[in-house]
Amino acid sequence: MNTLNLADWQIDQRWPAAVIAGHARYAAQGRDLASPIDGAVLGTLDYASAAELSEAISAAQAAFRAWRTVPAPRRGELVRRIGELVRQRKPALAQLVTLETGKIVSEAEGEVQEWIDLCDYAVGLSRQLYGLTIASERAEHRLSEQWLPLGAVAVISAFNFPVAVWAWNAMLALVCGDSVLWKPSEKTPLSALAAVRIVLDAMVDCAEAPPALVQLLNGSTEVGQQLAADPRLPLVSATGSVAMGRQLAPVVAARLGRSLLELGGNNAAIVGPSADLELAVRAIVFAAAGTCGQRCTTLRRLIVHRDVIDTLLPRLVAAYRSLMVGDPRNRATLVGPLINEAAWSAMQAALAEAVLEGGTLLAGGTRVVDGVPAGGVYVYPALVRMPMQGGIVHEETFAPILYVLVYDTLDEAIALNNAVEQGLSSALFTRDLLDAERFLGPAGSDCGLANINTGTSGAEIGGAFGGEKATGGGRESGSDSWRAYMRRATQTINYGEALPLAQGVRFGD
Ligand code: UN1
Repeated sequence: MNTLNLADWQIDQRWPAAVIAGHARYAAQGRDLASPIDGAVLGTLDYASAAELSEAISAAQAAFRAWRTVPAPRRGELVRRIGELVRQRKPALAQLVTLETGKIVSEAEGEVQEWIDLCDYAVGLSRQLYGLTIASERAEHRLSEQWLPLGAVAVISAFNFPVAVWAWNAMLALVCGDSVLWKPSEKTPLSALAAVRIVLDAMVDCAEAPPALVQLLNGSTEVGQQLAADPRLPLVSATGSVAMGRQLAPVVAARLGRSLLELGGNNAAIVGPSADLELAVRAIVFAAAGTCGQRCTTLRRLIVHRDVIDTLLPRLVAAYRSLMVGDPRNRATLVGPLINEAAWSAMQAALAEAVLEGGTLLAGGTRVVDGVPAGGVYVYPALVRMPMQGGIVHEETFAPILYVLVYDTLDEAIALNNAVEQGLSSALFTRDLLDAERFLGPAGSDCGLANINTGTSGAEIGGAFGGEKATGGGRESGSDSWRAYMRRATQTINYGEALPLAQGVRFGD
């Protein structure tokens, strides 16, 4: 049984299908939701109906019309208040995240911290939503661009970051003047309900915020597909698998809407001959085994220089063998459970395929039975040496499997890094400046995230987050990602008495 006091969140055991204009809606039928920690049923989740979804979109449009005219710095005040409340409730929210995702407490706290950091960032941004002024070719003309609120924005988030990835989108959308419709993963509705609770509580202190500014719709892929198809939503931001993106993007494109996609990764790290191996081992283990291999930034491929592979691998095997796998609520645990049995089946199938393709299991890959809560799916993270990069190594299996490959030249290693369809995150461990710059340069890593001497996961919020190729091309979180949530209007003002035409065109004079 969980010891969590859901009353803290004003959430009972029956969870609403939707939160529309600040009010919870319940459906006739619910589905039980179990914690990945021990299989204990946490509560019953309802799914939103198509009619509720449509109603929520209309309400979101009305909320947008009111919110867009509130000055951005005042919109930022709501986000500041949200940030204050998240700070106060960080341990309690992290506890919910652990309960639903099975991630260890420190990582759950880190995830909530991402939301707090994003709030701080968005508050500053609310005074920085700037456009350019461009020199006009015409006398007494001013040419400039203004960034304006976009509309009601749909956010579809995944189970592995039930709070942070939504917050990357929602906190920016709010300061940009948009309303937000959120479809969380059906595996993590509780963190989503708690997050919306915090937003609604913050709105009490913000008279200008309309009640339908942030709404929640629970459901499975049908809800996502409906959001994708609805022309009232100018932007659909979705995080999930490449397969999900392939289904969703054409639906949004067919109505000429915009999608912002953060899809799968098949991230690699290269270990060069000059690498600090001690540091590399620590970084590799966190990136590959942390979050039980269930981050989109998880390290899945390790490409090691032939001169150091025989030194690195025994250290890595030893580090894998010492990993504490177990109940994520125990502070000593480093690896919690997989999300469900299906993830374990996928892991087993991938490992069997790897062995068929000539792979050798160096560590892990089996189920933990002793000393872990019954009813959860606990595994030892797997380390597999592969003869070459082919078949299964090209696939993102959402489980802790690290494939090890060997290389001789940096060009070869970079080619291996880039040979997969995804392009999210990448890393090179080296003390060679030339190699580092080559990896980061135009003929280097083709990923959206490229790191030197740190792992593929655990990005800070200040940078733009996302990847190329099948990862979907979207950028969220920091840098200028905010632009995706606004529309750009190029504006020309003639403050003279004449009407000169651009490009010197003469028309009747
Ligand atoms: C994800 O797994 O979808 O860089 C996001 C990281 C985290 C975010 C991961 N800050 O690993």
